[in-house]
Order: sequence, then C-alpha cells, then structure tokens
Amino acid sequence: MAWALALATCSGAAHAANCQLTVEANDMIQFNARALQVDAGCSEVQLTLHHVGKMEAHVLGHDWVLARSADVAAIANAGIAAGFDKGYLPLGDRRILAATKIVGGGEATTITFSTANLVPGGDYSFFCSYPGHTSMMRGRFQLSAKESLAANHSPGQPSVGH
Ligand SMILES: [Cu+2]
Repeated sequence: MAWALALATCSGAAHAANCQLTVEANDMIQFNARALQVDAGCSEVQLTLHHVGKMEAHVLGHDWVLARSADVAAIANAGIAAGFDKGYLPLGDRRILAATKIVGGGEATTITFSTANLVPGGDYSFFCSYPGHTSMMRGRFQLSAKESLAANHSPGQPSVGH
C-alpha cells in the first residue's frame, strides 16, 4: 500500500507533495492553525514549532503533539502528572504519534516523524500538552488521500494498489 501511494504521488501532480509544516504559537495560548494537512504520499513529515511570543518556557511554553483525537484528553492529563521536566508528556506512551519538546518565546524546534502509523482520512488532532493549554491549543490533523485518488482515477492508467 505504501508503495502504491508513493508511486501515485510521483507520477501524478505537477506540484511537490506537501510534507513540511510550520506552526506558530504565541503568548495568547494560541496556535496559528486550527487544521493541518499533509499529503498521504509523504513517508515523513517535517514539522517546525515556533513560539513567537516572549514568555519563557517554564512560564508559558508550548509543544506540539500529535495523537488520535480520542486519545488527546488522556495524554494531556498524563502529561500534567509527568511534569515540566518530562515535557508534560507521559514517557514512552505509544498513543503519542509525534511530539516536539517544549519551547519558550523566541525559540523554535523541528521534528521529523514517520506517517507509517497514520491512516489516510483518520481522525487525528494536534495539541499543546502544557497544563491548561490543551482546550485552547488543538486542531485537526489530516493525512489527505486526495492526490493518490486523483492519480488512480486518471484515464488510461492501470489501477495500482487494488
Ligand atoms: Cu501551549
């Protein structure tokens, strides 16, 4: 299946697959995006979190965490118990699909994560696990299957991946 998606992306659209994301967080406890989307053809996603505010990490820091939407509340609660030194995340929790460290104002951090455990069209959310932030700092994360569907429906092409 992964092979078919990669092939469809390469042979398809004229534009490159969108596999890079940049998200800003500020002192108002906000992300600058309510929804994020990457192409299903991306085997890896590179994400940069930039804290554009002035508050220090231990006062009003932010991180960026990816999980199934149904797991967000439980991860956030476990994160509060884990504490600042653990990045407000439960260590080794497999429900966490990707996570940055906590950054303070003026700082940025970049992670690269695999999409191997993500299902196109699945119900995922990104959020900040800093105590008190999660309800205000969360949004939908989507692995879009659009490109591969379009490529598979092109006339005159053999249908791959079925
Ligand atoms: Cu935050």
